[in-house]
Amino acid sequence: MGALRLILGDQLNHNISSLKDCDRGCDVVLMCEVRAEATYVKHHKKKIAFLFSAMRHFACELTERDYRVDYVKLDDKDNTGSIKSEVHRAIQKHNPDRVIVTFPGEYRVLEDIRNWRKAFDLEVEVRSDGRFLCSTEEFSVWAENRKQLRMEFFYRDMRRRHSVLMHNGEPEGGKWNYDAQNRKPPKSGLELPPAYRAKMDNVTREVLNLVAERFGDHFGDLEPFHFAVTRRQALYALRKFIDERLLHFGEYQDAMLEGEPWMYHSHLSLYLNCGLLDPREVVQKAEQAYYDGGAPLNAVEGFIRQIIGWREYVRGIYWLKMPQYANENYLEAKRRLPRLFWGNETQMNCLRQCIKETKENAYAHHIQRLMVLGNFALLAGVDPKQVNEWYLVVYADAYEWVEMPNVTGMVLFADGGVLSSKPYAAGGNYINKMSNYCEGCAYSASEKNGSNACPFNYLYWDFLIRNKKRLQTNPRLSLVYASISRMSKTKIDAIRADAQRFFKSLDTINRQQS
Ligand code: FAD
Ligand code: DLZ
Ligand code: SF4
Repeated sequence: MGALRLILGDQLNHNISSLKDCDRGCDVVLMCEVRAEATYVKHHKKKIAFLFSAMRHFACELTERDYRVDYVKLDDKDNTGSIKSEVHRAIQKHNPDRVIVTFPGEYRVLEDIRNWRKAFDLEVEVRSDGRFLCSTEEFSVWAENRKQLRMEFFYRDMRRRHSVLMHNGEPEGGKWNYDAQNRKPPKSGLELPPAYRAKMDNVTREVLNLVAERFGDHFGDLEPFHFAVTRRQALYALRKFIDERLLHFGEYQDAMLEGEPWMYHSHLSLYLNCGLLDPREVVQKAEQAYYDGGAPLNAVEGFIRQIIGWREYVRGIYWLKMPQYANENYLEAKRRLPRLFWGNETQMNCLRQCIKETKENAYAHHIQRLMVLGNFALLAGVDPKQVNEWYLVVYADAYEWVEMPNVTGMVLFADGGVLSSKPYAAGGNYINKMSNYCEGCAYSASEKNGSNACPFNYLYWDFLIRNKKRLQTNPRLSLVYASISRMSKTKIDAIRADAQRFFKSLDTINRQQS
């Protein structure tokens, strides 16, 4: 036999490097649903169902295109439960002369693959992942000798290098960034287009039953299930975003409304990350919408920045900084993850809403992840490992290469400033301005201290006071530390007392509920 070509669950793309030069008559393509990947962290039920269904559909497409596919279902009686042991079994079954796999999305998987040559006494070829516009090698070159690895400069290079939204060598419209026109608070009466709901077929139905039976104790709601699970459906979701949502994407990028999880976001990350969509085609469609007059520059530039800027940049940071990045804890945060993250009752309406939607949809948009959930974890000083695990579990788009830099770097400042120049800490004012959550909250966003005050208000100052040693020399925090130095002792004591009271009750609830 020829080669054994392994396709991992997040590599569902016909142009994936592991399929290049495949001899369809001779090589075997291996895909396997394995318990180890679904449980090394206990992924959200909807995330597992999404991936298994997308894997099964992709395997059918490969078979239709005359590939020889060995697809192992989770409940196949011989399934050994891990990728490595399934590769071993396939080697025994097919007797290949080598194994070919595309570079994985997580360091632990790469480590595993690096041992296979020795373990199986067989050549193992790891090919780079061509789905990204910037290879890990190119990112290392970009990062070399730079004092600061700021996204904005990486993004400008990407725009130039890939000629995206450029005009005669200059950025379209004369500016690189149009955020001054973006990020409006939500206004009442927004007429949001309905979210795309893909039709469910028998393959997905069977997977839902399997997940309900085998992973019933995992977090999250399995149904209703509306994700796209094929490339054709994902392309339709892309088209609907470009036609219906992109227009207002920039304006309302940071806005949050109770009961409106989808807002004007694209909801494409899960398809991009598992291979059903390619970032180049998404960027090209958005750019075209601008040139056709279908969407304004502030929206299109803002959207494209997320994809060729942030998405590529966080992947570069992950592979540049692993494995030590996984242990970063610059602020020495130690608190256990509060149980409210798993849906236990809280009086804080913003947290309640974002966690409820996360549980229902395996989705929350960026500002919910960053400024509500992440901000709370930062201010409460939650252990980065536990916060990382939570984000990896609950979102359908989460793989370590993208999740970890966002959590460790952007949200928790646990890398000491590799990714962000300062922590994104904020009081209740920000959430009150950008959402309507505070209207339905037991706390008052305008009160600064006391049992009725929004906890974010005193936790914000308490966080800065607590971490003064580490943060006060940060030039971007000089104004806030100047205002702390002007605070009376009575004011500081009130802040600290409120925070202590809050943490005591949080820890007590945690103990009672564990
Ligand atoms: P849109 O708002 O429509 O944005 C368009 C696309 O840009 C997204 O689909 C995504 O591919 C990309 N993008 C936007 N922001 C980022 C970013 N900061 N990093 C990488 N790509 C970005 N994104 C993931 O794909 N997987 C994760 O596990 C993940 N974890 C996150 C954890 C935290 C704490 C934070 C603050 C952000 C995280 N993000 C993650 C980034 C971002 O929140 C999601 O990509 C976005 O919410 C997905 O929804 P969307 O497709 O509607 O995005
Ligand atoms: C996330 C995931 C899950 C839940 N299940 C599988 C699986 O059964 N088989 C598989 O090949 N991949 C799965 N994955 C994706 C892998 O965990 C993924 O390849 C790594 O997280 C690296 O990005
Ligand atoms: Fe959240 Fe504070 Fe507003 Fe309540 S008052 S919803 S806790 S920001």
